[in-house]
Amino acid sequence: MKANFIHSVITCAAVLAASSVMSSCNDLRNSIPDEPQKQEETVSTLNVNMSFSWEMTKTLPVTLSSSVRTEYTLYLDEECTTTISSGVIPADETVEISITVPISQEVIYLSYYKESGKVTRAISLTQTKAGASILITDAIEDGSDADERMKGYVPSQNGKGTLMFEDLYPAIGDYDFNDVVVYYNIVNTKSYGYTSNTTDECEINFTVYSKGGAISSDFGLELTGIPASFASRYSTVTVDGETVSDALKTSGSDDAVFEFNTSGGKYDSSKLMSFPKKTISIKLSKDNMDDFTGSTYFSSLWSQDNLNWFIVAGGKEIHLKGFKATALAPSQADDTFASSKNLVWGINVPKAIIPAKEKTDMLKAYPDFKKWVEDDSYRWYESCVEENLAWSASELSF
Ligand SMILES: [Ca+2]
Repeated sequence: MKANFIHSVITCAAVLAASSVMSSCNDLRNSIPDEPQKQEETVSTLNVNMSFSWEMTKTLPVTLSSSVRTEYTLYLDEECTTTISSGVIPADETVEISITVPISQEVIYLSYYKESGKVTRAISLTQTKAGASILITDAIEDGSDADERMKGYVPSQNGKGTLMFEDLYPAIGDYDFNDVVVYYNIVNTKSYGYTSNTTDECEINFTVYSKGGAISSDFGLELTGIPASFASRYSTVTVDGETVSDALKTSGSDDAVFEFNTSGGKYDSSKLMSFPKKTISIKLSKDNMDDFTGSTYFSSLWSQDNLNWFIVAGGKEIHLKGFKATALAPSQADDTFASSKNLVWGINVPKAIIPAKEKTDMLKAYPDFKKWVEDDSYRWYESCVEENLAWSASELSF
């Protein structure tokens, strides 16, 4: 350690000496051999294209229809292990859902039962926002008493997504992305008015896992387009299993904004990171039997564009790029949450991943992060340098 320190002092001194020579002898600059002065590459030195969205997923519409009532499942993978939607398609109806898939996903997989047994079909996703239309003509009729309801899962039935925030907005932070880390899973359930179960649901479960930041922060979620009055009537919120009634912070026709105090576990240099884990659930549920108002609200919650996650730190809301500050922060109405160099303070990863160690740049923990910034189809989160992560995978428990 000491040797390194001395070495770095020497290096600094040499650089200082070289720069003073260069500034006093400008005309000699070209004749001095260029000592390669390698600036360490970090997230904040990346050249990010201004149009780069920082999104890792896309939400696409999918229509399903079948000549007979049939059960179906949609998967991300050909091995049929990662479920993103399942349910029952009524006979001769076209039903519409939305799916959220990694931005580079070009094919999803449909399974259902034919006379000969279970079949799996590859379904191409169009490059446009049109998504996919699925027509099933050869299913055997499903005679079970399963609900004619459809479920959608984000990022998948058994998977978790990760929200990671830097908390120094509008200053550029250290890009360890560990100040606030949240693991989430979303289950939407859509009903049809004429079936036995006419209840629509949206269940958003998340665990505020880390509080590596030096400043106190709250965590929040705006359901964009869902009036607070509707959310107030049809939602149940629990924190660590206890029902709470004060999480909804807006009222009337304003968009529903839920906020949670997640302070209490500041960065602790001896333990590296403390885990004031809080497990939170927001569940909206409404029976549409007599009144269909609200079913469009539930449909809109299938789109990730309407889930506006944020933290509140240093008195400011910090959102993902492309999202707006809530009605609770009117002075921030014009904030874009992207810097003049298109750097951001929050990212939403469709996989449970561990952020970088305190004060360690994300590029050291996830070297492919740079490739993603250059090519948004790159799944940088699939490989990491374990020793540079904030904690070990065995410490993850949901
Ligand atoms: Ca940080």
